[in-house]
Amino acid sequence: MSSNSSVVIPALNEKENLSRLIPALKNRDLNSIYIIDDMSNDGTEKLEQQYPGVHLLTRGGRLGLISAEIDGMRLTDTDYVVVMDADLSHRPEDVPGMVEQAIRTKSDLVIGSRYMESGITNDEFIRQVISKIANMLFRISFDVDLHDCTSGFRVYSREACDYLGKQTDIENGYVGQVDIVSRLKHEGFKITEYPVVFVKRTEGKSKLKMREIVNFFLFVVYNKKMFRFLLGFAGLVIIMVIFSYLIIRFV
Ligand SMILES: Nc1nc2c(ncn2[C@@H]2O[C@H](COP(=O)(O)OP(=O)(O)OP(=O)(O)O)[C@@H](O)[C@H]2O)c(=O)[nH]1
Ligand SMILES: [Mg+2]
Repeated sequence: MSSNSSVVIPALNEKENLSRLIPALKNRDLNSIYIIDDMSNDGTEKLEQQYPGVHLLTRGGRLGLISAEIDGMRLTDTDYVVVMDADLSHRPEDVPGMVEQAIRTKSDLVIGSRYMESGITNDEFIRQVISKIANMLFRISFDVDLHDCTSGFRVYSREACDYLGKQTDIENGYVGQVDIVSRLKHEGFKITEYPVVFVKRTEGKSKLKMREIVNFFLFVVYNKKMFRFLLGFAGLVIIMVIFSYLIIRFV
């Protein structure tokens, strides 16, 4: 199925990875490639001359992953926009299937999913545990029937991009991925998942900070439903403690 799609890649000091990713994205039926660079100091800007047809947006400093993705969407005019990391964790060979699914199922968001059936990840065990707990909490808290809402490998419809482009208060780190899902769900956009193979980063440094993981948990916990759930759980624990005390004391 021929598509009208482009790809947005947020990148911070990923020149080596991008030099492998860009050629691998050729022949994937993409109209254009946009790299959103936050003033990398590894010569990322040279890629624009090296690969004609690649558009590079250099921003004034480290402005964050989600804002880079959304600034990228604002530059595109295609029916579908693929968003993927620069670090080769997201495989170019999964792109055509994700776009095809977006077209066939009229999805506004197709999430490249590590945790649905046939999805695969070779990420470190501890990161898989954190990521799965994060997804579980989000599922409970926001009542979504999706397996991998923290994945950054996605295809958005034009309508979803235009909607997100108008939002000015989307969370900007790791948590932004689920913030986007909850907003699109709330607005009635159709969201589906597509099984992907996630490949652990081998080159370059991680930009994920502990602070971002903490922000994620705060975001989920501050959600009203989860807050009530935790309050109820805390109440139950207090009642059990009081009962246990009374039993030990008087029985
Ligand atoms: N432009 C821009 N890109 C960013 C920023 N933070 C992260 N990125 C890019 O966003 C993508 C995802 O970041 P990663 O550091 O790979 O985060 P991660 O996948 O959770 O962690 P690792 O794979 O372990 O490194 C990569 O392509 C980064 O270069 C940012 O502030 N600005
Ligand atoms: Mg990564």
